[in-house]
Amino acid sequence: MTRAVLSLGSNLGDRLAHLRMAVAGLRDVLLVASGVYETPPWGDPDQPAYLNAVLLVGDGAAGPRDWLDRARAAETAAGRVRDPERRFGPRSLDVDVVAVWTAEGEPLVSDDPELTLPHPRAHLRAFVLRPWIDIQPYGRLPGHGWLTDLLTAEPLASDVLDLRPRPDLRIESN
Ligand code: PH2
Ligand code: MG
Ligand code: MG
Repeated sequence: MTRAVLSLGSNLGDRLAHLRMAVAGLRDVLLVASGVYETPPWGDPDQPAYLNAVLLVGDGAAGPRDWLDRARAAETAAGRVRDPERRFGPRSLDVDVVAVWTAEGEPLVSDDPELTLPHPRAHLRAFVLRPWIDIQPYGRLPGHGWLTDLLTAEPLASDVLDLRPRPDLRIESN
């Protein structure tokens, strides 16, 4: 049994439909979904605004690699095409494995370049931590501490002001 926090992002095509597609593809393992946020592009400013959200998922049998496979399957289903020249460029759907915990709640650590855990840039990204705090107000990012501390200190305290909650957009069907 593991639990994982997955980050969803889309800034191409029907962004909400892409996030919903990811939720539909993960329905069997979905524990809770955050709200949707409209966020300015991070890392590579020359691209459209994103819609971002975060999911908490859990499964009796899944290991970290299974979460990566599920994330990639969701991206492929949403028509994701990878541009090797633009690492932080636009995408129809990005599903990132942010962190994984054992059944006992122990965070898993990995320096596998394909699946580094926790995600090596999560602590720099308000668009990951702000939606996450919706669903786990007392959550901690392994290796970095409380979400509340990260989001109230610089640089994220400034970035979080640029995120726009979109309560009019829902990714869960119920
Ligand atoms: N994803 C990126 C690069 N930049 N910016 C925002 N706001 N949201 C994202 O999901 C995002 C990004 C690469 O994964
Ligand atoms: Mg990403
Ligand atoms: Mg990714």
